[in-house]
Amino acid sequence: MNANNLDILRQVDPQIAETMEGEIQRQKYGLELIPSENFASPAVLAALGSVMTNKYSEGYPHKRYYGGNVFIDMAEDLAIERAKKLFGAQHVNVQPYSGSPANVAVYVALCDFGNTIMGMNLAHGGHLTHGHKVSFSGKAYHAVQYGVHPETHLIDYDQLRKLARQEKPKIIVSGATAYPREIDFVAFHEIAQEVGAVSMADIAHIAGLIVGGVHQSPFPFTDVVTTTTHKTLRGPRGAIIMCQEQFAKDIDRAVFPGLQGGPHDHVNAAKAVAFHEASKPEFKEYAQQIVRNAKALAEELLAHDFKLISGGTDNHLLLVDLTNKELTGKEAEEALDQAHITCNKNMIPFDPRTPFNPSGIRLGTPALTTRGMMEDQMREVGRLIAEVIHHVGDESVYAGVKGKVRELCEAFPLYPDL
Ligand code: DSN
Repeated sequence: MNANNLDILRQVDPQIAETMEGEIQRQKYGLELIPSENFASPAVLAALGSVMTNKYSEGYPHKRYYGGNVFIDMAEDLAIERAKKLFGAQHVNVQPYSGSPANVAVYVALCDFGNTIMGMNLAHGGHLTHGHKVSFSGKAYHAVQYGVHPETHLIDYDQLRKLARQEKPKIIVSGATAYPREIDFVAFHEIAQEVGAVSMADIAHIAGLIVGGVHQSPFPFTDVVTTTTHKTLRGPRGAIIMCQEQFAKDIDRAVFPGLQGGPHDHVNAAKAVAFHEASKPEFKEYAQQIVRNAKALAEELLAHDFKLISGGTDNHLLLVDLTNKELTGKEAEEALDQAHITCNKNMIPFDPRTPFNPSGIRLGTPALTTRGMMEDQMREVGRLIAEVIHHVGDESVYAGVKGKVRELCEAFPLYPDL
């Protein structure tokens, strides 16, 4: 999207243009701390808003059910080859619409309904599609869940091994959405091998960190790896599945024709652009800075008497335990929102509260790092968060912080053409 696109929209559909203008202002002049969000590059946005959206191309490159796919094939081939190289994967399917369908495709490919799968408890930092009872993954399969240790809040690999031996799952899923520490993919793979399970890593949150060499990689040993493309990887919304060659046919069949219809070719072109961008040396520096920034934010919050789950962070996110403060996660999210600081309320491990009004908030640095912010700015962000949380309900404090947020955002401009 660019200023021209916006002009066209204003003429054709002023109502939608207005929502978009509002969203542009919100993104430009607010501090985005949701760890799963990021700002895609103008090149990624250009591919997304392109004529590639017009095409139908059921099937895979050079084996389609529709004519006219010569350029779509070229784009999808590029996306596949770039992803293979970026991650060191044997086989890549770039068609999954998003992370949840990608995970479902793996289960459909490799399990029968009713088989046992094992994943991390959502309340301990996992994901709905890792076997939660309200999700397809927990309804269609017999899902068993591992979690973190009650004291250290680190994944309890002993419990995991014991549970795996006892339950003999078909698939063991590693990966998380609210786990601030490094995941030991070697341990996961070894446990899976011990019990004859397929090892599956959902690296959606940390894919960019893996590319940047600041998180252990699940390659080349993990059997199947899924990731979204829009989080630390900074591409378009979407996902890919990577796997060892032996699983390729089943995975491809599960995605199409098993679960999906025509691939979103504009998104797949944008994925190719993102993989190209992520292959550059600047991206490695970006990924390293995300982690340095998260550590700086953690230090500042600890200095302001905040409790962090596991005591800190190794990656891009922090899980703040608000039980020593006078407000819940929901209230904190709402208060920070008023000061134009965006985060999300989140369950903490062994949370006595409910998902809609939990005891924590989740913060992350990928988006602010994209703006060019460094450790000094993270410390300032930490101070601003503390100011709001420690003066909850005080409108004048919110207004003061909002002004400082604006100054910070103006010093690190986003999408200057918009
Ligand atoms: N919604 C994503 C997140 O925020 O972590 C996970 O799918």
